[in-house]
Amino acid sequence: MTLAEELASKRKSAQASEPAVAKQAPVVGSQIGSTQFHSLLQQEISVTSNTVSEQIVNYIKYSLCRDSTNIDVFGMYMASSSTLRNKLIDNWMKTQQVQQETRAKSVNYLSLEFLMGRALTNSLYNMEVGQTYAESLRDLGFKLEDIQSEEQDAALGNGGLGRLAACFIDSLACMNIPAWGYGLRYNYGMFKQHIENGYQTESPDYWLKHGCPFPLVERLDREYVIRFGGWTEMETVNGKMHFKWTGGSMVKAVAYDCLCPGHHTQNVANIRLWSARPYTEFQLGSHNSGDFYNAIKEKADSENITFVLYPNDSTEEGKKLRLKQEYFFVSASIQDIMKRADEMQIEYKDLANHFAIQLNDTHPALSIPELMRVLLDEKDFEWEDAWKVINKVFSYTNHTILPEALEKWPIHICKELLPRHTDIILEINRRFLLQIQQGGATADMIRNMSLVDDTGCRYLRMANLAIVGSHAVNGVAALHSQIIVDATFHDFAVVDPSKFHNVTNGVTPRRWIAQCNPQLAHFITKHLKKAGYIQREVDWVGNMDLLKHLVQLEQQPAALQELLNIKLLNKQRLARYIERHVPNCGGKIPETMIFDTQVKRIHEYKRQQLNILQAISFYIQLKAMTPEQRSKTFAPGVCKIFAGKAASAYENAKRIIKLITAVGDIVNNDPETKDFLRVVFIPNYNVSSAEIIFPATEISEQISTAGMEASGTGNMKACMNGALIIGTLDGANVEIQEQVGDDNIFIFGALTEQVNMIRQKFRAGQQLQLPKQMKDALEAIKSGMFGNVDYFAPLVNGLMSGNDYYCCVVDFEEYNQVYIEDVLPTYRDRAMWATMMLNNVARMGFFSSDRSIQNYCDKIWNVKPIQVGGLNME
Ligand code: 26Q
Repeated sequence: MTLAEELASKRKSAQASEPAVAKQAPVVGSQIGSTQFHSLLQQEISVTSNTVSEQIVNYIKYSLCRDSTNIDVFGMYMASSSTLRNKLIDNWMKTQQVQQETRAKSVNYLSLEFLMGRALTNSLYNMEVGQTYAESLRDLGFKLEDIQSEEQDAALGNGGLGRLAACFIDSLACMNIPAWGYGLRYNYGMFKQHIENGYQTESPDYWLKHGCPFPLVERLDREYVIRFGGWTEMETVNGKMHFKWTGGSMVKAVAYDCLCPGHHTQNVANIRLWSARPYTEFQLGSHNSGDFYNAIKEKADSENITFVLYPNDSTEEGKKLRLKQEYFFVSASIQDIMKRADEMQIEYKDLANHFAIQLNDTHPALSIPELMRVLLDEKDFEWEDAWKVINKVFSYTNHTILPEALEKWPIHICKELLPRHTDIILEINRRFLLQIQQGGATADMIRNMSLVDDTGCRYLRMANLAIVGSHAVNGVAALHSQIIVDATFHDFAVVDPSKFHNVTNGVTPRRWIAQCNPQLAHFITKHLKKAGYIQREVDWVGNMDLLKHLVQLEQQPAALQELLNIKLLNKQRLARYIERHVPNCGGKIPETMIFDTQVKRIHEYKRQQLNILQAISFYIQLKAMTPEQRSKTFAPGVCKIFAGKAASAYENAKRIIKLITAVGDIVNNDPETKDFLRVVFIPNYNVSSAEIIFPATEISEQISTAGMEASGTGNMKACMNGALIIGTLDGANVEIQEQVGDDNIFIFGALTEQVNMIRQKFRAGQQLQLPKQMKDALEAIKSGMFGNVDYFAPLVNGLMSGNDYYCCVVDFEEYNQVYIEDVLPTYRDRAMWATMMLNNVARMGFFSSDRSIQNYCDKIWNVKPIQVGGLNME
């Protein structure tokens, strides 16, 4: 017998005596435990300054086993967060009870990414106990700020899509919606970025080094078995034929609950994160040494599934593991949803009345065939009945139209790993194609809409699967949703136009104003209160539209001055951060300079290369000027701040980082220019550094090639904090312009249709004329002004030879012109600038993620709020 066979037979005998899923802990009200026990369980923890101090000290002593001789700030962080988690668990239990009792319809947000950032500050704020904790800690001789900065970011996401999921969960919790996130508890999240000699290097981010970090709760009572591989058999149950997926190998999914408190409510949203475990723990002592390593390997292989977050550029290599990861995620989440349905005694045919499942891009699209399989093979549904349920339950959000980013999986890999699902997908496809054919679809349309891509190796197209299986499909900004309907999924929109929606993204004002910019929050509260619109901060934080009343302050120079002062304070904070983290920044950053930031993933379509070419051009112009001319044109100077990670295999993105740091080396150290221009690259951009960068931003670069950025959310974060955008009419910039008005945003560049036309002309062989200033900048790089001539060659040669897919050459002149002739002179008029800042802050109500969530609730989910605890905590 091989080891695998031996383990399999052991499993079988274990299974015979035990159910596959571990026994669940008894629910309250069950037979176990005395009345006293149950009534004690109902007691809630108290949160006063006194009791918090006691709880903290108890934790230090009895959980950390530390005393006066060895307590440190990190220990205090552990204690503070653990005591806060107790209160959070109280609220979560209440939330769950209400959900169970009312059987209210819940939102289930399936996302392979949640980019949470730090949780302590957020929880203290949302639970409205910041003051209490600050006082308790002060009494104990500690500063809350020091303790907060001990926390590591939870970076279980690549960028925009993951952060959006986090903002949405916050809004759901705040708006009293019954909400569950489902995700994966990767051992390693987004890599840490270092800048070594100007180049990006990566190191792993082991965020679990201190065990189970706040606000996660390990739920060993919530686990499921996941199958891979094997084959499909037929079996007859009660005279009816059934398919049965069997054989293959098994892995266990264990739940970790990440509790997310709403603001000014006791409602808590739960993100259930799955972690992979071996199906049977390897039994030491039962094998000889040869078996030992094989068995250990089996354990390692299964745990591998949730080992690491995949980058958004994954190449062929590692593809199979990503597919395994996606199915593991989907299977555990669907099983959990079914179990919750059982607990609430919901019939599966009514699933859609109680559960809305949102697919965050196609990454969880396998949940469509998975739920189909469960209903057909395990719950005895007929195909048509199952399909009705599926279609009412699922909806899908698309986040990208870059063709290379649309997920597709080679069919042979799918068949090997998920034989039954592949059959189900092919059957979905057969029925769908038949239906559209009968409806009059042309051969071209059928080829485009098929779930199978037949070019070369056969692929399954996940976007098509997600569209066919969902009742609603949405883009993330008006322009993007239009492009989806007009181009990307045009044929689907022709067949079923009512399926397609737009829900413009938003960001949570709790984290992105109140927590990261308390001075601005105070300003808003003070003035809205004075004008009689609100009584307290909670009033506008939960209703961002109220901010529009701030425009009245336009006439009050004192208020405008306050706004400038707040910006200055935030700039000083960022300047200190830069001086600490960017060795080549050229010393103290003059606080009068314009803080111009471009912070986001590094990608050619986001065009950091356009920005750095402009910086080079500024440098060349400055060098050619007399000191008087410099002051006249460039005062008070520009500090160009970049931050963002390049996917580790994305060579050109890495070249762009090196170019930015190399330009910084020269311009920051040139005494003739350093008072007018700085170029800095802040390493390891993450949620926490974003919280320092956005409040200090004056100009936010949102300069993607038109039609390529689905929405962007950094644009919203910047404007909410009083920045002005210089940008193209792309993604949500279009709607930001609508909100703030043409006078309060700097727009340049080719429009989406123009980009399409220009590309057609390129393809037809048309050559481009390089604008002089761009040519000078490219020549400077080529001449070795920034060293590394060969390394930069692919960036330079492409543009010089007229290869301009991203339209950098096309947009360069207007970009420069707007900067020099519009941005700089406007900035020098401080009163004018302050008015524009005010308008940006005041007109951002639309971009609260609360509005996005309200749109989803109304248009897509049909979900209503519930009441947890007393009315609004009163
Ligand atoms: C796919 C297959 C295999 C491995 C990884 C991936 C993968 C992972 C992440 C593909 C894409 C992503 C992330 C996409 C993303 O962040 N998109 C951004 O979503 C934001 C929120 O809607 C938008 O604001 C941005 O415009 C969009 O780029």
